Amino acid sequence: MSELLTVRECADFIRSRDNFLIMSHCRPDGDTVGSASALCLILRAMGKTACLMPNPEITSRYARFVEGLEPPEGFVCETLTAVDLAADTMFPVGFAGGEVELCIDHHGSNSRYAKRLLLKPEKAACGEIVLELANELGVKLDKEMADRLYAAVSTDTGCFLYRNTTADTHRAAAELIDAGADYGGLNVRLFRKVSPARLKLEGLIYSAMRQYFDGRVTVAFVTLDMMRESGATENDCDDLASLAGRVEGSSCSATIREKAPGLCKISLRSSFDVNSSDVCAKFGGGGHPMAAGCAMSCAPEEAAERLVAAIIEEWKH
Ligand SMILES: [Mn+2]
Repeated sequence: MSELLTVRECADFIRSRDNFLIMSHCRPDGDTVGSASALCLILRAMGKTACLMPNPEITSRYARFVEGLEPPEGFVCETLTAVDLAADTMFPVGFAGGEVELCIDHHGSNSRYAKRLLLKPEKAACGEIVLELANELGVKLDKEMADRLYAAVSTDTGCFLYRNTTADTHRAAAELIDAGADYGGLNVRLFRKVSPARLKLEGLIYSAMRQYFDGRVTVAFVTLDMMRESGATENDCDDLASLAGRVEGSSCSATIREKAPGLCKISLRSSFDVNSSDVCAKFGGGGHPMAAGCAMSCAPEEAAERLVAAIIEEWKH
């Protein structure tokens, strides 16, 4: 069970410690990579020794954020810190063990695996919490920090259009733009441009989407065949879970990704009609009320059937 910290207590704890190793979650997104790498730079600006735990699943889209932040030869970690990491099931591939001294997170479902926890479930992105922490620590943000935190905040809100976006999110973004974030360049790179293989993959996904429950539920499939046909690699698969939510009249969308024959990873997105985290918990997963995930050991067809049944059961009539 974690000791819950306020931002001030977290800042005090950070001041009292050194030799930070910062961990992002598996299948890393812009929030975990942006927040972890920005925190690393903030700690270094304070004169601390800090580096990022290598995350082998990082995609080329976010790779530039972690350049130069890997642990040097002979680095000994004293303060293992997790960022945007909700449960030990989300530890990065190759995690070598060790007690997590501090976790900074915005997932209400956080499993309290760390010794200390700074948790703000009202925040759309972990990047907003790291920004608050930087201000509390008295670190003036530079462009490199601001870029990373802008990427964190903008990706977790789908460029400020998901329902988790609040006036506070926009205020955080404005603060980051004031601090020098290249928001124009980041928006184009993160939300507009895609590789030709990604475009082809999206075409296949859109063509195969299915609707259930009078169109209120949409399911998108990402099969191994689609990956082969489009020529897409993991680098082309950032945020595929946002595609299914675009259909008019649909307020709950699932993306079923066939990772291997008989193994599917599911991302669920919803608005107010159903709690994604509750649905995914039925299959051993979890997350936020409006965005959650789980895994199923079956073919995509069967995963869809089981998932849709669970969604309808949870629907708030
Ligand atoms: Mn996040």
